[in-house]
Amino acid sequence: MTALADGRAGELEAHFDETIARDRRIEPRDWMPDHYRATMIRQIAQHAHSEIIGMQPEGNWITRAPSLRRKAVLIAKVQDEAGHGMYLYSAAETLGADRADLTAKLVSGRQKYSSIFNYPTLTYADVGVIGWLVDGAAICNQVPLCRSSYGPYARAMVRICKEESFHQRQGYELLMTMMRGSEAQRAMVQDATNRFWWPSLMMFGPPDDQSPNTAQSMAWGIKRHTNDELRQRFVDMTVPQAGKLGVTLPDPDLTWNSERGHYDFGAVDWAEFTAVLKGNGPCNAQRVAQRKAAHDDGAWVREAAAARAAKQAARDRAAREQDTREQDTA
Ligand code: FAQ
Repeated sequence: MTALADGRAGELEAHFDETIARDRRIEPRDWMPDHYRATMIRQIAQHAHSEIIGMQPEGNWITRAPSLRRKAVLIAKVQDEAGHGMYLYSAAETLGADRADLTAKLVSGRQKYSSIFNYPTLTYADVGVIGWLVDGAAICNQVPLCRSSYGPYARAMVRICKEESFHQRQGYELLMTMMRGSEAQRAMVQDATNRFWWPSLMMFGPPDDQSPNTAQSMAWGIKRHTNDELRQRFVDMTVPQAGKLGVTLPDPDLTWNSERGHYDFGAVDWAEFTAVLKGNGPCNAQRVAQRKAAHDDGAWVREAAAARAAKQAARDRAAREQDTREQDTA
């Protein structure tokens, strides 16, 4: 903006403000304030990293899935998460971010990924509970992001949400099957629910009065609801599902409040959330180490792809030069 004459800069800013006020999309070539760009890169990168790191807890169970059908379903789900990561890294690239740089920031702890993926998956019921609660929370959070003000992010979110809905139903179906099974299977589902309930509520981020980014992100139409609003929506949606499933949510304070028209729920342990964000959750070190190892192991693939692209470009250049020579001599 500094390179532009003041009048032109003001015009661009006014156009940006008007686009937001009219609830239209900001597109990659549009002028945008530096802080808007940085906020979008931060949120999209964190989201992309979450999808990619999120492959690990469930990927852990692919070799031990209880049947061929469950194995095929789980492979497809984990592969979908990789696809989501790819769309999101592409959306971040439209803002000028460099994918290699984003990965470097992830593995060095300079960029975050969702707290939820720092918890271990101890039994196969965890696969079902991740689908039900984690994908359920992701949908609650992400459906409004389909109307986010940044075009490429909003459009990526449409497909992602469709796939997440499918994932959520797959998890619920798995849990329904286990609940119809043996006493031991029902106990596994209850245990997984106990372990994932509170971390799922943390996925929505800190309470509104401790969320440094919400006010500005709402003003810019990046976020459409606050963290607490979406957390409440998730609780209201999930309690009846738990009832149908036959599990108890591990919160003695969970009660219907007819005045508010919502469920009241107990206090989230924000000290645990902060500890996980600081890298001290049960699996932080393992998740990042595994991501770094996969990235390092894949170096030869990236080098081979770059070498092939360079050869192809040289061949295309030579063919164009040959065409020009032939036209010149014709
Ligand atoms: N974990 O001021 P706010 C999935 C950070 S995808 C870690 O409230 P904001 C699919 C936040 O970045 C799950 N960090 O921030 C799947 C900020 O960091 P800063 C991921 C968190 O951005 C399913 C600081 O705390 N989804 O599950 C978390 O306005 C199954 C202050 O917070 C998305 O990323 C957290 N839970 O609101 C995959 C959705 N919460 O600035 C595999 C898009 C907050 O200090 C298997 N993102 N932080 O560096 C969003 O909607 C928002 O970024 C929020 C946070 C709501 C997450």
